[in-house]
Amino acid sequence: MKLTRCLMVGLYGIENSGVRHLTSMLKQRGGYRADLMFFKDWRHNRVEWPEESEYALLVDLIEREGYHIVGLSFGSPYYRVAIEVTRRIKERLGDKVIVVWGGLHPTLTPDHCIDHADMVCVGEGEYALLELVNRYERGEALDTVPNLWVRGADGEVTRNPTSELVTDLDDLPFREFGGDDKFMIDNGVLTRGDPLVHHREYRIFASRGCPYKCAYCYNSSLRAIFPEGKGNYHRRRSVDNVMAELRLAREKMPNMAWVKFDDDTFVFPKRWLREFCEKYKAEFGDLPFDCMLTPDVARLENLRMLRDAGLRGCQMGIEAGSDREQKEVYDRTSTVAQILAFDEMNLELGLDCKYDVIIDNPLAYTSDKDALFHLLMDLKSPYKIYLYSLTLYPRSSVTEKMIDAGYATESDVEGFATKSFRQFRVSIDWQRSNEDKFYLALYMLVNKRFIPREWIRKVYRSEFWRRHPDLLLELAQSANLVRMTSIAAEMAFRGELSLQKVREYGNIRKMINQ
Ligand code: B12
Repeated sequence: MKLTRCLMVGLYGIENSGVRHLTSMLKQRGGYRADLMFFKDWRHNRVEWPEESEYALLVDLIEREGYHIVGLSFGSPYYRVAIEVTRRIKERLGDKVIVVWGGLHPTLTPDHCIDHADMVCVGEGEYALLELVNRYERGEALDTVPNLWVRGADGEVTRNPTSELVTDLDDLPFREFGGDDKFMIDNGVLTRGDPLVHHREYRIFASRGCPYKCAYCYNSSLRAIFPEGKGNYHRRRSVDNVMAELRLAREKMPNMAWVKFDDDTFVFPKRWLREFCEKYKAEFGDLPFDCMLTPDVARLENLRMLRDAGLRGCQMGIEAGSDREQKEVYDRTSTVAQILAFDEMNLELGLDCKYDVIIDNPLAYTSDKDALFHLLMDLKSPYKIYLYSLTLYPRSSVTEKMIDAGYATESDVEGFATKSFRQFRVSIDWQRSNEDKFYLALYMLVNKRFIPREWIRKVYRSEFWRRHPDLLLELAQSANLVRMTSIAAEMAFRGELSLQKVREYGNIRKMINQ
């Protein structure tokens, strides 16, 4: 066994795949001891700052186990928590430990992050981190590793160039699950063991990147960091590689009941799709799967093939109800007509469809909010609706638009701001204008098929309800609670409702709408 010991720490998320990829690479390709720590768990709209005792548990473990390199992995909302964690590690252990930051936020804002970490990884970390640990093991200089920004003892920063994106995704070792080299700190307690191993849902990527650059999404920002010429941004694994991972996962995850493909959009060449459907059906036909789609790639022929192979549900971005808002605010290429066309297809397909919709957009006109109401009323096939509150992430083009339009300042951007702690998927306890409350209540009511549509139209036309949106919102929330209870019952009946999901989403006031 090599001498260098590493600990990868994921902040607020036991489903953090990034850190699992890194420890697999260090262990399987490097032969290093590489442990995993999940520091705090994510609760929807109820994210709490760590307790002092929890910071101490982490630093105690690092000191006790003698890790040489500690990696922190986080998204933008957790930037300030990362600063607090790193400060406490360095205060107690100084240069005995190298702290490397990575993940989406450090990739988007290395200039902010290098003030607090010894090193910052820009982009994919598998090869960069392995190179860093190999050099450390050999006692070589560490300041010229590609993808890494390195702050020298004199405070000088070396900004190494970002290397190509991982071109051959099949070359990456599979993420590891289980084993006693995994820890979690939450609720003031340190536990040993993999918190995810009993999960019923298996999340997997069959590709990395996305062909689109929607203004609110990280892809629009990463594409700017990885322009063409730095390897293709949108890359795919081979079908056999995906099947091999699912085979291994089934061995490691005894409760695995369904699969969720996290690819930002499940778009593949026809030949790949045909091979995938044949092999998935043959070996994993008993494991239903979900994927993400965009209206403009929805082809009935492909969807029929996927459904026959086991596709049960899809998550599709609508985001806005007018082509104006789609295009001008969100730089999206899909249209209302394409959404209605998919809805027609789904009358035959019967997929458990969840539409993503963004509200709380200061650049939306009343006519856009109106258009969304009418679109949702016009949809014929049953659907769920995932409502998101527009959140400004660093370097995304919607953030620049909001700042240029004077609706936001740098301090409103996640990282400095922590809106995500309290509002990600919409909950009715968030402050909104009366107009936004009125439309929110309507959006929550439209897909509840036990509510007469004629009554919803009357509400829409009534001045009384426009003037009393809080009352309407409470009514809509009650209808939503009925719906959520039936969804939870269905999941429990199918053996898919895990304690983790109840912990993450089970709060009445913070209840998500579906
Ligand atoms: C799975 C997922 C979740 C899961 C689990 C997330 C988690 N981290 O635990 C759940 C459902 C819990 C979740 C929740 C949230 N999510 Co989410 N989630 C995703 C999703 C779909 C996949 C993430 C992933 O697995 N990527 C694949 C891995 C391989 O990539 P990676 O994590 O970037 O890691 C690579 C590099 O970044 C780097 N790296 C990463 N960490 C480190 C560390 C070191 C030391 C080094 C050297 C390198 C390194 O190397 C890794 C391998 O190449 C992404 C969208 C996407 N497609 O990426 C959104 C996404 C990450 N989520 C997002 C958001 C906003 C959230 C929430 C904040 C929502 C909320 N308001 O509550 C929460 C926060 C939870 C959290 N802890 O981060 C945003 C983040 C935007 C931003 N700028 O931060 C994304 C990008 C969605 C989007 N389209 O905007 N999410």
